[in-house]
Amino acid sequence: MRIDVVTIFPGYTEPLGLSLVGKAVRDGRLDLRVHDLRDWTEDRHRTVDDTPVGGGAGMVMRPDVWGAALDDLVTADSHVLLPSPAGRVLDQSLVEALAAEPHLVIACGRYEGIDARVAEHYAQAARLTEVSLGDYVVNGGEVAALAIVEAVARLLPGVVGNPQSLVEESHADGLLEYPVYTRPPVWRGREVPAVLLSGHHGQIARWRRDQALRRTAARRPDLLARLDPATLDEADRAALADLDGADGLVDPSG
Ligand code: JF5
Repeated sequence: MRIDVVTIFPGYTEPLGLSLVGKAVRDGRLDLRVHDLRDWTEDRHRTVDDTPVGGGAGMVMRPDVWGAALDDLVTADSHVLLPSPAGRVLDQSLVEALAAEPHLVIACGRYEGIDARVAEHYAQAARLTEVSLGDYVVNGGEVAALAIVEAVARLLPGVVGNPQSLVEESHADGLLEYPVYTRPPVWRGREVPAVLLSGHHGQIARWRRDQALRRTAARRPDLLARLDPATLDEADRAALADLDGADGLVDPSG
């Protein structure tokens, strides 16, 4: 898969050279190209922004500079991603869809954002999705680009060494992960749950599933509400019914 990132801060993407994503690039599984938006400016000062029409605070990124950059990078295969607090909130189902694309172009805005005509134009001339990392504001799209590239790259074949890790992880089945433990069996007086030391693989699997259900109900009831009922078996339904009044159910909103 190919991913182009366009930013005025190419150095922001340096962590992508580390760890599993860096290895995916070196192994040729991910063709990652980072571009400096200023390479598409024409003036001596390499200007990418201008004052907002109609007035107001801050600066807006110029459509002509973004248009020149995206015209050079976007092809018939491309899916343009525009990080924005007004976008679709990134979740694992969107990440999975993006990992199936041959080419992503991530356009990192700064200042008060990119002139709105750029998103309009590429939504029409190509495929474009505005993507949010969540309901908070950062100073530019680069943090979102890092999150998107890492979340997508780890789904590419061969990037995560043990494919079972992808199956068992948080959100893979719409539930939060069960708690995990390693040695020692007692740490500061806290014991590893006895069932995990029992050697009964069936009981361990059931306990983990119950923990995942409990944790999701306690911490992310919104996820539980969106669960496909077909993914729940009889034992799951019994576990959930048992949760009414169970301890550990804390409303995260206080
Ligand atoms: C951004 C112009 C993008 O702040 C964000 C963001 C929040 N959730 N997801 C993304 O994007 C940064 C700032 C200014 C475009």
